[in-house]
Amino acid sequence: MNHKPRVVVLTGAGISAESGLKTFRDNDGLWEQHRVEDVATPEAFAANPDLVYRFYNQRREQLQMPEVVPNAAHRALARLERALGDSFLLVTQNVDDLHERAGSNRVVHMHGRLLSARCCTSGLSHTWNSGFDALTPCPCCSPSGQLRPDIVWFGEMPLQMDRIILALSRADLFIAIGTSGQVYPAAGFVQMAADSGARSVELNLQPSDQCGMFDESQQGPASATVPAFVE
Ligand code: BV8
Repeated sequence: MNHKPRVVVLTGAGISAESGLKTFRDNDGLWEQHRVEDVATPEAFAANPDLVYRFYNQRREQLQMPEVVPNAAHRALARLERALGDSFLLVTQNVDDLHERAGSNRVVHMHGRLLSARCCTSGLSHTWNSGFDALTPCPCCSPSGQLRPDIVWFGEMPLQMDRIILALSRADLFIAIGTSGQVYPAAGFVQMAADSGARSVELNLQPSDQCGMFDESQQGPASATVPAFVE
């Protein structure tokens, strides 16, 4: 029986670079002279919630600029999903909503979402309201809990890992797009795919540190390589 190829795609900050969103490697991974790894942590939020809110508010403002729109790479992945249906899964490390705005529906945001807030008490997610700050009470608990950015920080467990691992175990093809392959467990997905017998392809601006682990590695901007690969 010839089933549709089961495809798992992993995207990173590089797929949104041509839409105008900075990658983590830009500015050598620094923000306001802080290392991102030092701001995107539960400890940073506990010690200085206003600093962490400022980090995410700035990125949310950038995301909501009118010129920040999905690019041809996001749109090509939405077309691939329409062609493959439930044989396709898009896992993104990105916290922007550009995949959804390009028409993707089967998206796993393993590192959370910028346009969402999470209640520290109930764990429920709520649509982000620009008025939120470190003192905003949650809308779901009584007495109210504290809201935090709905983001998976360093040292926290990424979301929907069971679903991702199951998809990788069944994949025929694994494609990594616009990621430096430096953050785990996402950086371990290419090995999981290989262990399941899947073919692996890297589409990146330049070879990542992991490119030797892929069966195939193509260099170039995602807005060119992804549509060409998908067609
Ligand atoms: C966990 C949300 C455990 C925040 C993010 C040693 C070994 C193994 C693991 C660790 C270790 N030391 C520490 C760890 C754990 C840590 C980790 O991996 N650290 C790294 C720094 C070593 N990982 C974690 O903490 C994870 N959790 O391990 O939990 C656990 C176990 C049990 C129970 C509880 C807990 C959680 C990691 C998630 C952190 N959150 N994001 C936010 O966004 O603010 S990670 C964040 O950084 C991003 O989400 C993204 O994942 C990562 C940056 O990676 P990229 O997306 O790849 O972006 P980058 O800029 O690096 O690269 C861009 C690429 O695009 C480049 O290659 C560039 O060439 C390319 N590019 C640029 N332009 C284009 C392009 N490509 C194509 N076209 C273009 N135009």
